[in-house]
Amino acid sequence: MSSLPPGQQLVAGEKWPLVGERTSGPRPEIWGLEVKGLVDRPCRFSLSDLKSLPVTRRIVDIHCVTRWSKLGVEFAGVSLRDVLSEVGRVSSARFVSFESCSERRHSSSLSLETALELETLLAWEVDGQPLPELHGGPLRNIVPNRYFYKSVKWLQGLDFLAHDRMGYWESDAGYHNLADPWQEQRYIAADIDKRMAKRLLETRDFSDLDLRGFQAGGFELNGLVACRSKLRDASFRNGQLRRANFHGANLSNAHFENADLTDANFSEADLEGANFCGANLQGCDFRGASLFGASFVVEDWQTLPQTEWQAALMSNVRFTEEQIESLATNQAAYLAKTLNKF
Ligand SMILES: Nc1nc2c(c(=O)[nH]1)N[C@H]1C(S)=C(S)[C@@H](COP(=O)(O)O)O[C@H]1N2
Ligand SMILES: [Mo]
Repeated sequence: MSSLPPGQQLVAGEKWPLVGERTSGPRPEIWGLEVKGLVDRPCRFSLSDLKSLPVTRRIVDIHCVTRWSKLGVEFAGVSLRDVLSEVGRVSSARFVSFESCSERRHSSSLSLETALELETLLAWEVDGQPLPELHGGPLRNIVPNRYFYKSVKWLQGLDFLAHDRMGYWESDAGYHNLADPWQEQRYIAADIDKRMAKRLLETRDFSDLDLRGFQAGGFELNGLVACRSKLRDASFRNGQLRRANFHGANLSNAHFENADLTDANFSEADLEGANFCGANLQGCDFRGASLFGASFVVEDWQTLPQTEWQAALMSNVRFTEEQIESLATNQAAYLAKTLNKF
């Protein structure tokens, strides 16, 4: 039976959100998978070479670090184990890097033991259909039981390594290198010392800074300027943030529970997985913000008496249809109900 790891929400219906890069960038004329590094016989597989190996089908639950999950997706492809036995494992190989042909040379890595134990798949088919290009076709690796950033779209290389080579999300964006959703291994916090924290709270200027995981809950920060700031996983719980400007900031999984956000600006911000339960959102600007997996009310609000979930303070907030559709069903229902009252 499938179940949900802590802090995850189901996507509505058949939806499969797009996360990260949206296109493969310029693709090589003839697509192939380059297998290199610590193997006996480095080589290049065409898609039909791969398809001539034993086909593995697996039903996988997708868990994105930005808190959405999609359960029971069937992938077909070849197992990493079978590809590795084709090329011959060298005993010094301890890591595998999955490399994409995308523009930013996206990659992600795992210890080889983990990758094999989790039965990593190189998949070309999803739910009986060819894997769409948008979701990484013709080939992506699928790592069950890890956050989905370990599953690289437009896979074109496997590099077997003696030492880990961390990928884009893990080395540049602070994602946790282990990525186990059952242990909530989501992010590594940035290094902010006490003096810096104090100065930031005094100047109220966070613009363009890397402040992942910053604990700024409970402070009076009215008029804060945090344009383009990296505030993933940061906390502003119970804070006063009237007129705060978060334009273009990365606030995925940030905490705003019970904060006063009157007239705050979230335009163009990344708010995936952000939590606004109990916050005052009157006059907030959410134009162009990405709201996948964001929450505005406790998960099970429909089963609670109204006094416990109460209508949010949301006058003059505008959400586009598309933004509301990107939310989990129970969150979308709440906004529909709340916004209609005004
Ligand atoms: N090449 C490439 N692969 C990638 C990414 C990316 O930006 N580029 N993003 C990762 C992240 S963070 C997630 S959650 C999943 C999203 O896959 P999807 O867009 O098919 O849902 O792809 C992963 N693989
Ligand atoms: Mo992700």
